[in-house]
Amino acid sequence: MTITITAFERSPDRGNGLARDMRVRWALEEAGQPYDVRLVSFKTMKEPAHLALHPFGQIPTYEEGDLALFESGAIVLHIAERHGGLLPNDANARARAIMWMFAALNTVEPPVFERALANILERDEPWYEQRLRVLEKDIRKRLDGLSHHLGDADWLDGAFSAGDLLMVTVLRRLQSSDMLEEYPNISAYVARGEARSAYKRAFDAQLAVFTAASTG
Ligand code: GTB
Repeated sequence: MTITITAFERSPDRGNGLARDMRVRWALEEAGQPYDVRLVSFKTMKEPAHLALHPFGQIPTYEEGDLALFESGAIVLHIAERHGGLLPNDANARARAIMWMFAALNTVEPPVFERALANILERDEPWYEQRLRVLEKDIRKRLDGLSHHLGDADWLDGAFSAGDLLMVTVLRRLQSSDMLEEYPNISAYVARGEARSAYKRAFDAQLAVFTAASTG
């Protein structure tokens, strides 16, 4: 059955793979599943056809036969449950991998996302510097915990899993700051994720969309 996902027609991240279709593309590449991409504009995302797939008018979405999903975490979990390579077979290890998926999206991503948003929307506000300091303190609390847990391990819990995939995509959002450099083991962890061949294929695919939109 053909899998179709949606992604930005012209991503504001300029091909840096920071939009949330990247994690879905990466999961599909890890699972060895071919997929089609329907590119959508900001306008198209708010029109009835897309809203029928995604009530909040966003990307990414996922369609496979009569199944339609939104929410990148739910999509990655679906891919991981249906195909090998992203979740361990052992029940306890599997539960822990899913726990790390939630940790990435519920505990680490919120302050990271808030900081990115403040950089875009609040840079000219008088409170910007103060807000940034508060957000960066929150992020460091998460990075401290993550760094302590990771130690010198390659991945969060044994073999690479969907938990690592989501965590790496979240942490990449900090690469434009100096914060990751304060945590050499986390920087090395992100680099390990980015070195995976499935990651590279996903990254190149989304970059090709941006390049084509810029030159076409
Ligand atoms: N919780 C949802 C999920 O995980 O799927 C959130 C989906 C979401 O935020 N989608 C964004 C979107 O469609 C794109 S990824 N926004 C359009 C809208 O809401 O109208 C967020 C994003 C956007 C841009 C960058 N960037 O430029 O770096 C990074 C991430």
